[in-house]
Amino acid sequence: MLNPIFSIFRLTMSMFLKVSILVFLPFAAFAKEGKSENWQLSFQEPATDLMSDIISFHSYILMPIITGISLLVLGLLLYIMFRFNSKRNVVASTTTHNTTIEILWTVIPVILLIIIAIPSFRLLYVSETIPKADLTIKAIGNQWYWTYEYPDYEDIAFDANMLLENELSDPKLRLLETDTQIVVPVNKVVKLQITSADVLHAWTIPAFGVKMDAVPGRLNETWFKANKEGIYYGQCSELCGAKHAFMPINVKVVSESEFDDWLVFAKEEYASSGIDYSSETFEIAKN
Ligand SMILES: [Cu+2]
Repeated sequence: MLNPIFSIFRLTMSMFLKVSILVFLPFAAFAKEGKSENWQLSFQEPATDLMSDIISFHSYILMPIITGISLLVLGLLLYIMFRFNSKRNVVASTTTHNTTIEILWTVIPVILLIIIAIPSFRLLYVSETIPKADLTIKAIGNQWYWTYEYPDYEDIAFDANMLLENELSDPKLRLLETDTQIVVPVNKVVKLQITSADVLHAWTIPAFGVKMDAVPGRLNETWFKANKEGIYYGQCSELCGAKHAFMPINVKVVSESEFDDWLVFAKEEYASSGIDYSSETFEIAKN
């Protein structure tokens, strides 16, 4: 009884999948530039090993399991509607238990959860364990912009404000582009220290697989190691007030020599924007 209905169902589903792939694939864009694209399907192109692993976990473990469960439940519902409706079963069955099936529907979900848990815990462990850092950056959330400090290079501290629409070079970068960018060298471990000066914000770059809350009075730490040069975009990801949508995040990943050039530029450019700890300032404050 089960088999013919199941094979018809399988055939219909595979037809449906093929047709929807054919219809939607021409519109599907695969973002390359560290930002989302119109008609994009799935994630942005990953720029760290961690994000590549997150995408593999999603595509090869979570999606097949989710799809399988959904199709199984849909199939069972259709089968039950067809096979066990009142017209075909004038005298109702009095069955209440079936030990085999009860064991199966307990054991199979347990096995599925274990299959999900093992790679999931591994990913959590990797994202939480900060390797020896080559560079440290402190990100401070403000209503509504980010302040960045490079504690390894005392003088470098600057604010990053969103560019307005009429200031953009590319209209697609609306709500994404900032006036100053974090610059980091490629293939180096960057430790991020994230905090806030006022309310909760969250620092994120989707292509890096990094998302961390900025909490006032607390220093959160995370890390990334970008393996591709480019400009990567993110947005504040914790509802922080009226202009929550207007405090984007830009990270520019460059070669080591370009980074050294930028350091020279940044020491010049941003030297005065950080906190001035010189004794002269404190003297003025005392008087
Ligand atoms: Cu915010």
